[in-house]
Amino acid sequence: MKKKNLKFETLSVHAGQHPDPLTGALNTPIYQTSTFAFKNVEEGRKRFMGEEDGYIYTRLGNPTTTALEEKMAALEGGEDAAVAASGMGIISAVMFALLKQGDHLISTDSIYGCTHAFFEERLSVLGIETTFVDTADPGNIVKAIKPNTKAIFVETPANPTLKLVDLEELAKIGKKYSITTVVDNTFCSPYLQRPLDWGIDIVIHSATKYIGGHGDLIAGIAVGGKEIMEKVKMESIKDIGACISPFNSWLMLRGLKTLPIRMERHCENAMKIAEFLESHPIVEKVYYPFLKSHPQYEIAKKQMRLGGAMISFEMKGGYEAGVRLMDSVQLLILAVSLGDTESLIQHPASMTHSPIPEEERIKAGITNNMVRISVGLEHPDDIIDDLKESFEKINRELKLY
Ligand code: LCS
Repeated sequence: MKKKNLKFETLSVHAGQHPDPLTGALNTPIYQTSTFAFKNVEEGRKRFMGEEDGYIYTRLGNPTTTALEEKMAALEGGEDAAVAASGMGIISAVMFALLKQGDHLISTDSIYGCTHAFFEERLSVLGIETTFVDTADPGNIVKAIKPNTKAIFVETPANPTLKLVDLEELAKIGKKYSITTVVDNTFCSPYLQRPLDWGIDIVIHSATKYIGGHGDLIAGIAVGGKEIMEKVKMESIKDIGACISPFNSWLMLRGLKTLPIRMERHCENAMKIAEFLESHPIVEKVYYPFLKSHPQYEIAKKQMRLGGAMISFEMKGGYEAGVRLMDSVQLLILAVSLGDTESLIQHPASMTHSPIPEEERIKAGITNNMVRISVGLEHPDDIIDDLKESFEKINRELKLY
């Protein structure tokens, strides 16, 4: 891309895309190949030694994936990106690049269940200790710092509590104590929030969600400085083997072109649904960053373009009412994952966050009553009608309001 200072929407379409030099094909081809032929032994040797640019083997890099890396780096405003086979794949790859035996990690307590399990059960085996704290209060992060703390990992908004972390404050702490800051930006996508602009070191995505955007792939992406991304790719991903398929990279290149317009509609729908939920007598509490009732509404307005499309809430009648809701909706689909075109509903305590021990989970605010919705791209009135009819049915059965 020769032109400078292009707007986000323009970068979504153009960044990383170079007409194919051989055929002029406008869209990046799917280089569906495992390996790349060398002209001679000398060329192969130079590529392995890093003395010459060029591809070797798809686990170490692939042209379709390079295009995606370029596009994501442009969208997050970072130097380089790394792509892995899943969100968990990129989280592992980044952590292996940052941490070694004897190091300490600080993490948000309300995080995706498998990320929690990776830190608590996998990193601990390697002699890497994690302290989980409520990162909504930056004071808790500072209190948890030890001489061997090497990284701070946060989700903002957090899955599924929608708690936020002030990115400006977090970056200041990282810089003051020389600790690498890592932000899981899955719930926002770079269209809503760009952590690197606030001084954060590394951004992570489960690209399975809004980056892919259509619920048809599993992938993970990190964006950050050139040196650390090179380590993530050429050490972690190379040796762990969590490499992406070129076809999935291509699907993400395709999905990203419509990211801004998808996010606008996702968020517009979610705002209407959050307001509906807040006004309904059966609903006790709604968690959505752009509702004034969100305790960190000011931080949301400061660092997020829109409120996102993830909503959590608790109903009168507790767990029993929540189960009845999830079993009675007709349009909303009872499924985990998020960021799909379809609206999804699920129960974090028994599903996405079941890997977190119960006491710890409840302390982190992930109650047994919490229901989570990923708002899709349907007409919001249809989703509201589906919820309204289910609430009325539950009220006829349980007399809650
Ligand atoms: N980070 C966040 C914030 C996530 O929500 C997830 C998956 C991951 C990382 C891991 O990404 P994956 O390996 O699945 O691509 N979250 C899920 C969820 O809330 N429901 O199902 C998966």
